[in-house]
This record gives sequence, C-alpha cells and structure tokens, in this order.
Amino acid sequence: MKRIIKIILLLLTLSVIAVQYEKYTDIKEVEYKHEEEKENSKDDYKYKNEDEYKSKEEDEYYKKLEHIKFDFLSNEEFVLRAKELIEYHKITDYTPYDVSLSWTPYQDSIFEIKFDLDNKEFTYPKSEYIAGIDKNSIIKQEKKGNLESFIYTSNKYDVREGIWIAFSKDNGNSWEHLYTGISQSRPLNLKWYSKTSLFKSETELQIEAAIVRQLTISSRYNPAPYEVLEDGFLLVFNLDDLRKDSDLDGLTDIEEQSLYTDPNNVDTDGDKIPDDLDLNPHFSSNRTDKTVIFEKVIEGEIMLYTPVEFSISDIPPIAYATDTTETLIIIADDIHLQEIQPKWRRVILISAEKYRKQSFRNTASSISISPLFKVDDEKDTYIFRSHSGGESKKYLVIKTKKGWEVILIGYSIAC
Ligand SMILES: [Ca+2]
Ligand SMILES: [Ca+2]
Ligand SMILES: [Ca+2]
Repeated sequence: MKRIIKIILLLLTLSVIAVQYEKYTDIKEVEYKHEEEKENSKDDYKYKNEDEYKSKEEDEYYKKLEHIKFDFLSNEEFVLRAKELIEYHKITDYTPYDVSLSWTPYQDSIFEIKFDLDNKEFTYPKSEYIAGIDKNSIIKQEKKGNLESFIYTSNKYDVREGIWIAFSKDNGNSWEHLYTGISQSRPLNLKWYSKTSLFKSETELQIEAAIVRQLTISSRYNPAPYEVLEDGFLLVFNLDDLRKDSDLDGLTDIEEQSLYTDPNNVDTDGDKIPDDLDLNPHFSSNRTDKTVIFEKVIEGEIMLYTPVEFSISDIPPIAYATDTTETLIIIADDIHLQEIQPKWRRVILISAEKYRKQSFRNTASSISISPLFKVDDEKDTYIFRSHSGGESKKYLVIKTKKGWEVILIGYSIAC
C-alpha cells in the first residue's frame, strides 16, 4: 500500500513534467467564448495553458506532502503482513505455485477467439454462468454430496479480483455469496490447480495458496511478473465467520471492514440511511455550493476544455446502493468533498493518513483529490487536481452569477 501512496505522490510531482498527450498540444491556445460574454467580461475566457493559473495555496499544500517519505516493505515484512490477512495452515505436501497456470482451463478455452472467414468477423465464445457468476471468474469449484461450492473473483469491493465464495447446500438450487476480504494475488495467490479438496468440513472451505509479490509497478503485463516469497499455505475460510453481521445492517463485518464502516452500528454516519444502502456512509450530506463541484467531477461530467455550469440548486434525489453498486475510495481531507451526494456509486472518503496505514486491505478503485486552491490575483477562481491510476487532471473553477463553471484544463499521464 505504501507503494501505491508512493506512486500517487510521485504523480503529484510528475504531473507538471509528465508527458502530455500529443493531441492536446495543439489545443494549447483554445479560445472559448462564453454565451453570456456581454453580461460579464470575466466570462470571456482565453485558455492558453494550464500553467497560467498559479496558486500559492497549491504550492504550499504540495510542499508539505513532499516531506512524507515512503519506503517499500521488505520481503520479510511483506510476508508477515500477508499472514495476518487470513487463517491458514502451513503444509509440506503442496502443489507449487506455477505462473504458467495463471488461467484456469475454462478461461483458457473461452479466450479462443476465432476469425470467421465467411462473415469476415471475429467470433467470441459465449460466457457461461453458474449461480449468476461468469464461469470465467471461477478459481475452484467442487461438489460433495448435497454441497456445492466455488471460489470466484468479483470487483464489487476491489478494483480487481476480490475473492468471494458461492455456497449451496441443496445441490445448486439456491446459493449464498460471501466476501472473504482478500483479493487474488494481493498478495495471496489462490491456486485452482491445487489437489486439496475445497471442503475441509461442512462449514469450512480450504484452498492452497502462495505469497507472491509483483516485481513491476505497472501491471500492464498480464500476468505481471511475480516472485514467490513463500509457498505451501492452506487457507481456511470458516463460512460462519464470513457470514457474521454483528449489527444486522445487511453488510457482513468483513464487508464493513473493507468499507471502513462501523460493524457495530447500523448507520455509521447517523443520517438515517443504513450502511448497506448509504452511497456515502461516512458523512451525512450537508452540501455546500462547493460540494456540487466535486460531485460533478466524481460523476465524470467534466470534460476537457468544455466548461460545465451548474449551481447548488442542482441537487439530485438521494440514491441508494444496490447489490451491484461499485465502490470508489476517495482519498481527501477536504470538507466540501466529504459531503458529496453520489448518484450511482458508493464513495468511501478517507484521509490520506488513514489510507496510508493500510497494508493490503481494500483494493477498491481509488482516486485522490486535492482541495480547491485559490488562483493568485483572481477573484472567485480556483484550481484543483485529481489523480487516479496513472492519470492526473487539473481543473479550473470559476464562480459565475449562476453558480459555478468547471473546466478540465490539464490532463497528463505517467508513462
Ligand atoms: Ca454489518
Ligand atoms: Ca454497520
Ligand atoms: Ca448512513
């Protein structure tokens, strides 16, 4: 996790010098005539370059961040933290980790894309489903008497490959889906090819695993190169532990750990919306006019060089989480951001300090957003930045008579 923070900080400093997309270089001099230019001369913008908008507030903010140092975990520390994640046994008679077996036989077969010569188009194999789950996501499956179970991956709480269990006691007629709180290869790689039976008992499942460590920062290779730090683990999932929902709010204790909500409180932020339905479970929504700016950014409504105008009266009805709601972690300390009212995604707002303290937990997709910085010598004009993955974006915010106008003025990626 420190590595991720390190990357985020690196991006902050790199954002100015990062390679700009070529296609944006020719819109360095973009002129935008506001419809109501007569009404307000300030609305007649001429965007030359994102670097024109300087802010001493911004400089101060990032100067402080530069003092935080992050070190990679040593391999020994890495292994110790990995072992804390889950109940396990060490075994001697195990199937060694094999990177060439990254794909299950089903995944291998479904990736056989064929070219149809007659119709001159590619034909893709049809996905098959079991218990509502694409067989592509299944790691290991087994039947034993009336019991049937499989371990699979889902992105519900993780950016990639969170580990889930599907369990049936009635020959696959009805299914229960349970989140384990860990994700594949981060850092425990669960082996579909291990010989050990999935059923340890009627209430416990087991699977072999190895502790692996990715050797590159980038995961553009699939599978990314790994080294095996320790092999021979037998992970044990006690189904009753996975089912435990101490406050009966519909989210298991493990899910609440992943969402940083209180496992002993039905309504963590006290806004009368229970944790399982709350799209912003940590803060009750007392929106300010600045809150709306961040909502537009989170919803992806701000486009490059196309100003978006809105006001605080632009309040969407309260929306609720469903079974398929995705989760976005937002790392930010800004009060205006904390009050956002999401429309379709669950947002978990946590401080950079809290985020930094994690080891491997919670790999939901995350975005880091700066506060609003006042632009020097300009009235009601702000800039702020967002960072996610390798992307860095810079926004210009101007207060108008109607409310706010927000424009994405800078976009860079780290190569
Ligand atoms: Ca709960
Ligand atoms: Ca709760
Ligand atoms: Ca709530």
